[in-house]
Amino acid sequence: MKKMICILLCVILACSALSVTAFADGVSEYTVYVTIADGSGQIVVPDEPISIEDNGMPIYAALKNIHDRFYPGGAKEGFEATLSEQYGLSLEKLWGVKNGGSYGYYVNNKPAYSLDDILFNGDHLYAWIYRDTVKWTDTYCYFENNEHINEAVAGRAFTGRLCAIEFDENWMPVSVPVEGAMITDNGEDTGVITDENGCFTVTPDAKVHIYSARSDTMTITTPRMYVNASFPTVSVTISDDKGQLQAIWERITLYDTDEDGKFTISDALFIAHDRLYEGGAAAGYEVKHTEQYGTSLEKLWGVKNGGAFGYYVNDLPAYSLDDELNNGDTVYAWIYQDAKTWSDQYVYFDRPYTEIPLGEVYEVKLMTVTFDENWQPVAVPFEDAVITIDGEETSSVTDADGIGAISFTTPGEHTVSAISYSAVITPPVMVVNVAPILGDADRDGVVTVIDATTIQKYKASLIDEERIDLSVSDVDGDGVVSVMDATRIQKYKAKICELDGTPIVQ
Ligand SMILES: [Ca+2]
Ligand SMILES: [Ca+2]
Ligand SMILES: [Ca+2]
Repeated sequence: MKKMICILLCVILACSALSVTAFADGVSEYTVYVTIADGSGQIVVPDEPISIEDNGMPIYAALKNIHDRFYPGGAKEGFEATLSEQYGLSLEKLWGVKNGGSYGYYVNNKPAYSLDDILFNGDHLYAWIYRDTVKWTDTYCYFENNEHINEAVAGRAFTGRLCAIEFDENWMPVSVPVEGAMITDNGEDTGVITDENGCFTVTPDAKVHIYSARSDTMTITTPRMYVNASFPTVSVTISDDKGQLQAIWERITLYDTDEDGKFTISDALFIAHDRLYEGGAAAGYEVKHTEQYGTSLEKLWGVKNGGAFGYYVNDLPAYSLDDELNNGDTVYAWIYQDAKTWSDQYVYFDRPYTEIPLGEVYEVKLMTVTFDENWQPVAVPFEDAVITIDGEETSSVTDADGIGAISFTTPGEHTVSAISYSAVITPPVMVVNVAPILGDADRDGVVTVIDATTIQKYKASLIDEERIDLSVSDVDGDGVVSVMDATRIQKYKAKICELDGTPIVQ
């Protein structure tokens, strides 16, 4: 009987090994994550991803996969599972340790019942060797906010919660807070201890932190949580008193310029001036602090006009320069062109950036902000504005829905804005990245036989590199620009094949 079981198991494992290797290098979008902790609480395999098929992967196959990849000598040396009629499949050896079955394995912070349990996309398996192999007091412990990677803002408080799984009188798992545990950061004690609710607060600096915890009173499994703390990155546009754009969605990684402990609009504007204004922030930017109003703007882009400035965040009015910014925010600051009656209207495109293919007609939407009877901002379409591209007026005028149309004849980055002849507006701005077309060697926006000739001339050294777009000239994708690419374009124009070489059946 035992021999039969052994053979059966070998077959199971062999099958699983096949399915694993078939997907290991593939582009499967189904992934499970495996963590293994050894008998001293050390995490020897941290959150290792495995690509799986959409019908899942049994726990034993995932463990075998991990041992094959990371244990010296592979699963043959480090992993063993046996099948018994009474208990089904059970762990005999984990990470090279045979200890009479003192192992645990949890999936998504809940106890798994069998090695045959199936892992599905996004599941996290945590398997460990018991530290206490006598009384089995090891308690499974985890961070409640355990995402694969938690995003956080550097220098700002990040709150976590440490929990453990205990079992009630009916042997059902219940989550309980872990009090009095020391939080560690990249293996070092932080001095932060979890409170009676298991909660703790850390202030990560700008890097990836691996938080864990240890307890002097309980035998806990080693929890693990990644926190990627980074400074917020925002985009800043500044327009001056002539309605000219002086900064166009400038990407800025914030730091605390005024050391008030926050990343605010003022920090973003300070950094933008420091980078773009002649003489830096010292010359072009000034704020005033008062108890009544907090921080207020005195000088923007070198202009002092008694405070006729505006600033919006994410196309909504901001209340104070002290407003905190988050990753991805857009800040638009302007000097009123009409500094007397402040009639400037804030006008914006529905997005700050877009990407479109060369030659394609793309609809843009222009909006403005009005205020209702409760002084709440309301976005409405902005009509009758002339769309400009790189400062040149186009024939497109926004309709009653704020819609206009643009298209481009040259690849690269373009600035789209708008002019109103009926109102004073802040110049809206959208940065458009126009993707080049494969085969358009002369960059005129279309693939023609002239592109084939361009490649031939280049290969014959009749034109130099400035007259050809080499990035789109390797049409057949063999890694070099050659006369073969010119031939491919000619065949394409003669409707013999597609640009990718697929024959066209007439
Ligand atoms: Ca600050
Ligand atoms: Ca062309
Ligand atoms: Ca080629």
